[in-house]
Parts: sequence; C-alpha cells; structure tokens
Amino acid sequence: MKARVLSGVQPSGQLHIGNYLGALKNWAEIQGHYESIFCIVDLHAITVYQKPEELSAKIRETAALFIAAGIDPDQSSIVVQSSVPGHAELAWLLTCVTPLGWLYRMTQFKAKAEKQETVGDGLLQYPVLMAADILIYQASIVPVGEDQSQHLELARDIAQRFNSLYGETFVMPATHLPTVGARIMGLDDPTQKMSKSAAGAGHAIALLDDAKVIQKKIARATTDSKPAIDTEEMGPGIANLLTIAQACDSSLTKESVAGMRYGDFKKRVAEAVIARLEPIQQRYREITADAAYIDGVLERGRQHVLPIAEDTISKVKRAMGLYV
Ligand code: AQP
Repeated sequence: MKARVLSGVQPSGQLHIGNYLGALKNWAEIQGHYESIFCIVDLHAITVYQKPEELSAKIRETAALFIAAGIDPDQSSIVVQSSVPGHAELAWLLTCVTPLGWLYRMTQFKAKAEKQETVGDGLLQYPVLMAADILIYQASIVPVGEDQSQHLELARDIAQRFNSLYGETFVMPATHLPTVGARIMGLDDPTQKMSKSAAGAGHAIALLDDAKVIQKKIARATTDSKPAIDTEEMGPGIANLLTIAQACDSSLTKESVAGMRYGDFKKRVAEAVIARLEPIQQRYREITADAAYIDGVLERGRQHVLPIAEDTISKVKRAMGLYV
C-alpha cells in the first residue's frame, strides 16, 4: 500500500506564488508516489471572519487552482474540509488531550491574534484542527511551506500524547519541505512571509495576476541601495527575488545573475514568473469554463476519503471509551 500524503490551503484570499512554490508545486511533483489527499481548509479560513459569499466562491476557485497548478484529480483526492464531518469531530477529541500551554506557544497564533480586535477560540485551536486533518487520514507525509513546521511539530506531539494515553492509534506524520521556495517573503517587506491575509497591493504575486501586474509588482519590490547584484552580500529583498526566480526557472542560479544590475535582474525575475504562471492561468480558465466540473471533482474526492475518515473516528472513539 502507498504511504498517504495530506496537505491543505485556506480559501481565505487570493492564492499567491508563496502558496504555489511552498506547497502546490511540491504536491504536484510528489502526488504520483503516494496516495494523496489535498484539502481546501475552509474550517481553518473561518478562524478569522470571512464574508460568506466570498468564501463559497473562494472554495471553488482554490480547487480550480489546485488542478491548474498540476494536481491531477484522477490521481489525488481534492476535498473540502467541511464536507467531511470527521475533521471537526476529531479536532474536538484531540482538543481534549492538548495542553493549553502548547497552543499559546504557537507563533502563528500570537501573530494573528495581535491583528484581531476579538480573538476567537478557533484561532487558538487552529493547529489542533490541522492535526486532525492529518491524523484522520493516517498521513505519514505532509508537504508544507516552512511556516507550518511548528504546527507539524505540534501535530506529532498531539499524536504521541494520544498514543501514549490511549494506545497506538495514529501514524506519526513527517514534514516535507520543498528544496527551493519553502519560505517566500513579501515583495514590499522581505522580512515578512508572503501571505494571503497581508494588506498592500505590492505584497504578493497572485497566481492569477496578469503579466503587466506581475512586471509592475516585481519592478517595485523592495531591495536595497546597491546598484547591482553582489553575490557575496545579498540583501533580503534581492535574495527573495532570486529564490522566486530560481524556483520558477532552475537555470537562474546565483552565479548566472552575479553583477547584474537590479533593473535587468527584476526583468529576468518577472519573465521567469510569467512563464511559470501563464500555463497555470490558461488551464484555470479552461477548468472554470465548466461550472459543474469542480463540484464533481470535490464530490469524488469526498466520497473517496469518507470511509478513511470514518474508520479513524471509530478507532479513536473506541480507544477513548466513547459510545461507538
Ligand atoms: N510565503 C510562503 N512561502 C512558502 N510557502 C507558503 N505557504 C504559505 N505562505 C507561504 C504554504 O502554503 C500552504 C497554504 O498556506 P495558507 O493557506 O495558510 O497560506 P497563507 O498565504 O499563509 O494564508 P494566510 O491566510 O495569509 O495565513 P497567514 O496569515 O497565517 O499567513 C501551506 O503549506 C503554507 O506553508
């Protein structure tokens, strides 16, 4: 039997090149080697307020982008988290074995809580729900960007604690990071991770941005006051652009851009990004031309994973002495 892979993206905004290079590209590359389940984690998205009509559109848009980015629905299951009740059910069961102190230590919780007027309990429980997403499918490999490493560590701690309290129940999941692009930074501020929820038109390159917008965003990306690339001492803005370019076109090495003037370098980066995103955008347009197609894919994914989820829930309930 093939090992199982699980990962997800929140339908909480426009997917960006960080999501692609840190997650989707990697998923597409490894999907053939494993039994793969890729989730649109809408229950995670609502840990901060989402406008209902926008959220339901984003769920389908995110699914279409998964496929456009190379996830093959005949090979991998594409699933909406809230369509499988076991995710929320297991999250509650795991909440009961998770010490509060573990959750308060999460850097993403601290960063996101700071930005909210009222911090919902869901934001604190976010990583427990993520542990449930992984453990419900007994996934052994979780391909994510670097920002999720701490949450993965916590998922392992929760699984271990559950196994030691109630007996061996869960497979221990391992983090799988991409070799290039595990942490893409914001174009406007290369000290901050590129993220969907960050404000600012020049922060992220959206996967659906057209060529002109991409050129403009890259031309305005924050760098430093040097005129040309000094490979011995690269500032964070230039280093980030090089990472993006390299992940889009592997021929763009550090050596190949040494001494290049910033203006010329940015043009090369934009070309590499546009060449990488254009076929994805073309495929996205084809997929979304058929309104019923995505719903069909999501229903197929749900039907495939439901028995796996139900099996784990029964095991967990039995292990805990609950009524089964
Ligand atoms: N900047 C990034 N570089 C590399 N990988 C990234 N990922 C996210 N940002 C980067 C990876 O993409 C997957 C989905 O993550 P997400 O849905 O949490 O994306 P986000 O852009 O981080 O979303 P938000 O709503 O804006 O969340 P916050 O505010 O927490 O940043 C994951 O595998 C992630 O690692």
